[in-house]
Amino acid sequence: MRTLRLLLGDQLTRRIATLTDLDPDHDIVLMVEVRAEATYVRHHKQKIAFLFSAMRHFAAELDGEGIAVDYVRLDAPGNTGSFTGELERAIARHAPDRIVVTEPGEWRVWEMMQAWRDDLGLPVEIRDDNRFLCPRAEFAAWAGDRRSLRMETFYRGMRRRTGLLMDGAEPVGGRWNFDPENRKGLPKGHILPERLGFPPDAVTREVIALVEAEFPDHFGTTEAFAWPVTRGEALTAFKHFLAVCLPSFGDYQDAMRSGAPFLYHALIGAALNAGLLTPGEVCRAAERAYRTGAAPLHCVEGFIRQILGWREYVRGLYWARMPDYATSNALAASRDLPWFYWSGETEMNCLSQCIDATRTHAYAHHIQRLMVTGNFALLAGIAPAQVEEWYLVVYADAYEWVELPNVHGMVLWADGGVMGSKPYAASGAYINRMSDYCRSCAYNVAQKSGPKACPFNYLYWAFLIRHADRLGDNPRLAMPYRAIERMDAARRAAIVAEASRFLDRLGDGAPVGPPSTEQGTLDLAFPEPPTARRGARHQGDQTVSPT
Ligand code: FAD
Ligand code: DLZ
Ligand code: SF4
Repeated sequence: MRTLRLLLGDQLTRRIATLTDLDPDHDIVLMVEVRAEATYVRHHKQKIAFLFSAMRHFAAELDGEGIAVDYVRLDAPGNTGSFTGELERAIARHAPDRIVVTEPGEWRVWEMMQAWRDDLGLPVEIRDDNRFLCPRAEFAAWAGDRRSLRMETFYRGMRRRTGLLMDGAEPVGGRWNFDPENRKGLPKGHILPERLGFPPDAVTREVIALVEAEFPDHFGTTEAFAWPVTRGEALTAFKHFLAVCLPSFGDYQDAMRSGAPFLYHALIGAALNAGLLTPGEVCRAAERAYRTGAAPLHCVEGFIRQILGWREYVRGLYWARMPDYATSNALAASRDLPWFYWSGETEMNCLSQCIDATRTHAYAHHIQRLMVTGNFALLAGIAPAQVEEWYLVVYADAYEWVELPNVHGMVLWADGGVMGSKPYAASGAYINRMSDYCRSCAYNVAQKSGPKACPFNYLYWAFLIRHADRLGDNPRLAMPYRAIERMDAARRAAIVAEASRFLDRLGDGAPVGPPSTEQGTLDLAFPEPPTARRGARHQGDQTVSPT
């Protein structure tokens, strides 16, 4: 029997279900570079280059093992530009008896695969993605038809199931979650470690040239490309992270600093999501670092929680709740995405720092995504679909299974609380506490109103006022709503008016900065948002407002 095994660009591991029973004497592995996948959203140039280079390297490795690989390049004559078209052409070339493929990471491709069963005229076997630690069916059974699904409960179950950081039935160190130890700001003068980058080799240089020629108007630049594009490189980078960064990862997980996009983060999202690394192996390696005394528990637990907890949880949630999940809009957000998300042209320094890094590296770390670009989109009431598209475009690690729950649920609260019990809304005080951005900003984080006031300040209160009907009785927002109750009606109206004036200026596509003429300088002493805990981070049902 001859099997045609279609390997998608984010399934680059020898252990993927598609390849487990491969018969090298008869089978063919099909890999295709197709325009439709590069353009269904206009991915960052580095994401396309990373994936094409990783695909070409992986194909060469399979070939080196004596496996027959049919690799279709983007510029190959006759390339139809789609998975379906290339499957049809490959069927004509190889006359296989059946097709084997592993389930994809996006609903839209899942639907395509269902159609192949009807349309291709031969058996199509779609296998479970065996890279994840929680199979889709198990998550669905856990989720049932519950309306809200909390990460922390799921995470504890995964710790028990995998035995990671467990002493028998108890969590190592007597606690499940060391989140309170994961929120330090970076001390002034703190010297960050050098990160390991991988300058483009000949294969990457060739695909970068292809991407620049074929997708010139896509977001982002390729000059700083430094992603690992093989499993060997990804392992080298990860070992460097374990030795140099993991021991401080937990402390500074939520910190931000101008000109320092990476801090102590692992930079493994792109490699993990494409299959160059597996979640099980990175969690076990981190656990070993703790058990051998190479890294402290709060750092190792903080790291494992992101992968065993958040990553598995968002993937489970995506498949359990799609396709309806993407359509909700609990806060009726409808404003257009401001142009500066693409151009970086804004005088809000926090946003311009995060967007510039994103354009240069196809990367921003979690707190930048959540509490800067995400927080602004939430407070400004940007339409979820537009924010989701932006996040899917701009990061090298972006795939809908992981991007959508993070944006739709965690950032925008568009799911009305399926994922988080309250929105992560925060004023400028949070950004000031966790970064040095405010020191070089055209706005003043200490000012609550007036042309120089930090827009996050009045947008935060205007957001809460706007959504009082929906959020006012949320016990976790009791503090800020009490502060709003104490304001008189004129003050509330002034906040709303100031926020509206600012948001209306976003619509004209102009770079956003403090207006040059004095306007609306009501010196209203808005209250400081209540500071609950320093630099709170998302933590499932334990969240505290990072105001
Ligand atoms: P580290 O901070 O070093 O964390 C290690 C790993 O933990 C990450 O590589 C990732 O695999 C996992 N992880 C951490 N947080 C999350 C999370 N919330 N959800 C899932 N996995 C997590 N991650 C993606 O992989 N793709 C996305 O498209 C994506 N979009 C996001 C959008 C928003 C609005 C937010 C708030 C987060 C998003 N994340 C996404 C999660 C997280 O920001 C990235 O995984 C992380 O920044 C990648 O960099 P790193 O490898 O240095 O991560
Ligand atoms: C993201 C992406 C891009 C840009 N190009 C390709 C491609 O040419 N061929 C391919 O097999 N996969 C590509 N991918 C990854 C797919 O979009 C991904 O497999 C689906 O989104 C399902 O997760
Ligand atoms: Fe951002 Fe406000 Fe700080 Fe400027 S003052 S960097 S806009 S939080």
